[in-house]
Amino acid sequence: MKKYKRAITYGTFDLFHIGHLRLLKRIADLADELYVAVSSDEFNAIKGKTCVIPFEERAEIIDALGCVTRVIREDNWEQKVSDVLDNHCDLFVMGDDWKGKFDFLKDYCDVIYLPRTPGVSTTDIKQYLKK
Ligand code: C2G
Repeated sequence: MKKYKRAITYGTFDLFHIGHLRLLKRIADLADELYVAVSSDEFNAIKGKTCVIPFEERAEIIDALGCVTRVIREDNWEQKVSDVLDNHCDLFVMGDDWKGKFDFLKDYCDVIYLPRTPGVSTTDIKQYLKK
């Protein structure tokens, strides 16, 4: 038994890299189950992000990870409260670039921001590939 029963986290996970993996593994160490909401291509357009990898493939990669229990779709900014309640999550985790942004969820579950993995980002990978 871990401290939490079911954690949830959100992300685009484009060009999946070690920073994404380390975050998911650290969350999985805190909870018996880990649900991951992967941003749809349409939502990424709202976030102002253009993805290299389409949603279906990004979701399939995340779903294949041993530390991930279930993948759900993230279509908007407003779904987090209902996702936490509908999926009976007792923990919400994001990397600390989001620190404080989702504290409203503290009314429904614990909220933790974990340090990002330094030195890697999808943006850096895209820049490197452009060279
Ligand atoms: N991350 C990390 N270390 C990195 C890069 C990313 O820990 N070097 C974490 C981010 O902090 C985030 C997760 O990996 O918690 C996914 O990052 P992105 O795919 O960039 O997701 P983002 O665009 O931040 O989407 O509603 C919330 C949004 O969907 C979050």
